[in-house]
Amino acid sequence: PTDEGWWRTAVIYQIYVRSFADGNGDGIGDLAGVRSRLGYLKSLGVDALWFTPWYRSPLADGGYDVQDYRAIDPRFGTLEEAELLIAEALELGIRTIVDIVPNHISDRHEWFRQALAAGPGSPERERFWFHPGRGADGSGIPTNWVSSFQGETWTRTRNADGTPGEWYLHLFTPQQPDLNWNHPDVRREHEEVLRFWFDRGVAGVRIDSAALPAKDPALPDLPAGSAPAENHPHIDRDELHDIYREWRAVADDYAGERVLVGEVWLDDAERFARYLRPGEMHTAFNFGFMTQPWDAAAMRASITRTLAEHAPVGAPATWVLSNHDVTRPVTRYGQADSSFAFERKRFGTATDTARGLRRARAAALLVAALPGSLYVYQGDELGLPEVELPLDAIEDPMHFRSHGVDPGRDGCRVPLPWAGDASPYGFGGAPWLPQPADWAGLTVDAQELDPASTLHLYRAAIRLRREVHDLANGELSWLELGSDVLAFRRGDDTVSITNLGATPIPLPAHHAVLLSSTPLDGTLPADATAWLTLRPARTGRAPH
Ligand code: ISL
Ligand code: CA
Repeated sequence: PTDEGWWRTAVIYQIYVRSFADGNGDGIGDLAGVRSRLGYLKSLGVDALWFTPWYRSPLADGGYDVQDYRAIDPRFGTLEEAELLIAEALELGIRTIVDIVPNHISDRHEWFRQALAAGPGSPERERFWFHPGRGADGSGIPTNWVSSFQGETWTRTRNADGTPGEWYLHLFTPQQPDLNWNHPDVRREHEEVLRFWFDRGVAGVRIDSAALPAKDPALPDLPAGSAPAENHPHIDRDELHDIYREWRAVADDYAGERVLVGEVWLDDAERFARYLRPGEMHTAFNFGFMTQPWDAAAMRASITRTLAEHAPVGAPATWVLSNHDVTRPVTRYGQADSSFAFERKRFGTATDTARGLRRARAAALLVAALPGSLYVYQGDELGLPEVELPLDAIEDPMHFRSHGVDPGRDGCRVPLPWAGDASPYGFGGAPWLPQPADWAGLTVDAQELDPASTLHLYRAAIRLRREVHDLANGELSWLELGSDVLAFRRGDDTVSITNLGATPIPLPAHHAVLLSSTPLDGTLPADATAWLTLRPARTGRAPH
């Protein structure tokens, strides 16, 4: 594929390798499994695959603890297989995006092992944030920064003689020491890693925790109760933009528009947009929509804000309903309390899965009709719910860091059901996370046979997004059809209407249905989206 600006409207499918398909029967998803399912991905119609980290890793954080960027984890396959996969996908017109994690590496990475061995004051330690503790005996934690995984951000090392030594910084788990981006080795190494993967044909990189890598070298404490702000010691620091401009230059060295996709969690719209300025990242995940409750006004405000913040920098918006870190949409939208914290698995709260599925299908059509690129997390096209796992099955460190109160993120990482009536549902060997007993109706094979399935809905939506000129290119304008209705026109004739109210609403007088999330009988039921073609106003248009 050679289309210029392909990433502006692309549908990008996120593969959590460990849970997609298991080729060798050990219960762990792998590259052989992905290669065997490329036909499925082609038929789904996606433009690109984003692979969560597939590098050699102890998997202390599902691979976001990279031990070696130039090797595939042996549980997933080999570098040769990755090269084959990239090439085979490309032959089907599907590009590959890999995950880069600049904020930290694994504590098993050779750099960190060297740093521990070399001891305090060594140049090896300067690639990280080693620091003496506070107080005469150095037992005081160097800063009061709080980890995203709800714990302390520093761990104390031991000296060669066994005595307590320096501390090192980790914004995530202790197995993920933060890198020092003031160090030239760190910058050079990442540019080489980018080239390593671009040389192997990948079309882009997803940049993990992209607003975190730069740190204030003075390591100041956070004032009590402070939110991210200018000059925050470790969030959204200005130095980051130099790094991403360098990365953009590397990407631009290659033909075929290699893209940078940032995971930038920032509430401030203006500061978010700075990452998307010309010469920096191509796109960044928009998490705003994902965090909205099932409410027309809230969703519309979020969409409007997203489009407005992207317009000045000329970057396309992105639309994300879920990923490997958040509760599956079917479960989220099925909760009675629409003000749920979207990222937390609040088991025990009542979830109406049937309603959740209706809303998740409606939401999928809604975002697929918006201008920009679209991310689909594996299994959402099957309408999978979040899985309430037995606590002893959970591996996600987020679960352990909060002492088991938070079930963590593994409930959305359960291996996919492909076929059959019982686990492993065609996944491969006994899955590394247990699958529910009632997934037979959700398998790919079962859904292929049912024209009303969520799989068929996703496939049709992705095809129409590409084929219908208005959906691909049309300007968006809002339609006012009532306070519980979210409706907009794309281009001249194409309309998307979502009914977020409790009762059916009439459809516009003259229309043909392109696609709907539920069967229609002349009205649009609650919790449904319809795509319509309106009879065009034929004023001034040349006959054809
Ligand atoms: O997971 C989260 C909330 O449920 C977020 O706070 C998450 O930590 C943040 O979005 C950064 O996530 C990324 O980097 C993490 C990794 O654990 C996540 O899987 C990844 O998406 C550390 O590398
Ligand atoms: Ca396997």
